[in-house]
Amino acid sequence: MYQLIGAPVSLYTGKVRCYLQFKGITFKEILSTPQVYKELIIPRAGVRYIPVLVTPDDQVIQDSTDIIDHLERAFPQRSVYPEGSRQKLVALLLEVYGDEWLVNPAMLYRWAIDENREFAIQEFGRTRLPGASDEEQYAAGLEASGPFAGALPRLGVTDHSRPAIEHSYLALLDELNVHFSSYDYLLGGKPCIGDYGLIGPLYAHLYRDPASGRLMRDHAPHVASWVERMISPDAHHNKGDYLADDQIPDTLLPIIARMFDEQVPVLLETARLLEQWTQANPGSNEIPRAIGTLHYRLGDMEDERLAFPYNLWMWQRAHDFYNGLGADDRKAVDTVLNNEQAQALSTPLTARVQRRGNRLER
Ligand SMILES: N[C@@H](CCC(=O)N[C@@H](CS)C(=O)NCC(=O)O)C(=O)O
Repeated sequence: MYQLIGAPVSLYTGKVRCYLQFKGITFKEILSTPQVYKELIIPRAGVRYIPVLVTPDDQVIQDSTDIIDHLERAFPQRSVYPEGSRQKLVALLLEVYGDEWLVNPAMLYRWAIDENREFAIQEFGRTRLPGASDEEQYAAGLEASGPFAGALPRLGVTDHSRPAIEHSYLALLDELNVHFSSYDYLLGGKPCIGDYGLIGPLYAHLYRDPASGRLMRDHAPHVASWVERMISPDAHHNKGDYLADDQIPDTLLPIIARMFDEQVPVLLETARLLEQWTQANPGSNEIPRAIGTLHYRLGDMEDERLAFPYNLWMWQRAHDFYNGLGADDRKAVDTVLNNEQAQALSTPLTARVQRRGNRLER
């Protein structure tokens, strides 16, 4: 049987759990306790990330996207990758947006709001010391959650950026609420890889953390209902499909515009920094987790954050798909992009990244 190693508080574990449930794949979830890190995750995956999937033939896979792609090959029916070019591009873009950008509001709301922070600390403690007393778990949770809470400035989540991140998140909730008042999933009646990108932050943090969950239910009840559909173990009974004729709902256009406005400049700047890094480090094959600092903008607010080259591995998926399209498909896809968006996607990636042994290499 497949084993999913992760935790209820974990963003990317939620993404894979929802996917496994949708596909109707039987799996057992194993809590990522310190013992599991020591005996399985670190020796077999070589890194300290969750989720990790152990397959019935004992392969060990880390990275939510690699896990989903592995399972898509093993279970090709009801694929989460649409066949239509427009829908596939939008699905890939929204996966990057959820996975790599909505982490910012997810982390802000979890660690800057007292009620959420207290809940998350206790939850980290439950993962670290299952079965211990509440007090022992709280103390263990405080220690275990320290590096996560401490990561905010590296993501550019600071007192200075907080109002802009909150403003952007509430506006996104409004946009998603309009969309999910008409559609069950992003592209119609079946979840796509973009739904799985969004569900990570929008479930584990922004729905499950108590103050954030209330905010979502009050402010954007249709988004909360979409989260509930996504996490429902019965979701695979849903027989719906993507919209016909490779249609993109108009209600997604503001969300795509928001991604291009907020996140894509960061991705393009990260690509520029990676090129500089590669030239400055000709002898290094492995790329560090962060390669410098960049300025980013959200509305009128400017702040700094680290540049994470892993983001480019995700961006390459959408970028390569777009740039590999034949002329007719490209024309069809360009009908849902404006010139600036098409130009951003066409910007060549002069330095590329690949994942090998769960590490990023040039
Ligand atoms: N891109 C990876 C990200 C995995 C990840 O960052 N997982 C978090 C928990 S949700 C983690 O293990 N973080 C540990 C760390 O950042 O050191 C994926 O999709 O699996």
